[in-house]
Amino acid sequence: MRQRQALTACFFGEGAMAEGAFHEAANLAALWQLPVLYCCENNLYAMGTALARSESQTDLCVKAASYDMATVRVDGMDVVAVHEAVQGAAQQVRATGRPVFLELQTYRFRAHSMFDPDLYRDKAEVEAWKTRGPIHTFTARLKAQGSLTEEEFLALDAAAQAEVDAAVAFAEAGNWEPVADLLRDVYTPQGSA
Ligand SMILES: Cc1ncc(C[n+]2csc(CCOP(=O)(O)OP(=O)(O)O)c2C)c(N)n1
Repeated sequence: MRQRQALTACFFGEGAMAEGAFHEAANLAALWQLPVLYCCENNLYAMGTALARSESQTDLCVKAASYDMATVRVDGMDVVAVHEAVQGAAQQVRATGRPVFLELQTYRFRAHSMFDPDLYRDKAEVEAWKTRGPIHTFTARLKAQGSLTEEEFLALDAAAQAEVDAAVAFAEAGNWEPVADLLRDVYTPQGSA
């Protein structure tokens, strides 16, 4: 509406794509020619439910294309391929002012949450996907082309671990929000409902 060159990127899983809200939004984004980049992380399982068990059409690009939207499918385990696909798709959204749907084919190595016993998939399937882990494969690629030494990798790895450790420590040392703040960002003034 502001006629800016900005675009909106939405991230969601293939399970979320099965919800009606996605389909209503996709229809209007295409109809009204909105600059939206839909980034669907297809990791094959909606929590513990396999795509093929819950969807009649398992080709997510076919579904998105039915709203007259351009679609791009990319190997979500390949860092370089993802970078190029996102750049290209974002350029297309900006150039056409129309939505683009990006399917990033990926996988979740761990259980969905601490309450998930992870009994709905083969251990062998998980192990096979792990060999395609993006940190592992991208590191190997950089080393093979001489852009990264083992020492540099270890330093980067330690820095990333330190950043996560600091974030966890910060969160654990934080205070709970006061109950009085619960309605702070609610539009309706207190007592008027
Ligand atoms: C509107 C809504 N419907 C249902 C749920 C319950 N729910 C939580 S996670 C989930 C599955 C999400 O699947 P996906 O988008 O593939 O994400 P992933 O399992 O890969 O994290 C569902 C149905 C919810 N949180 N919100």
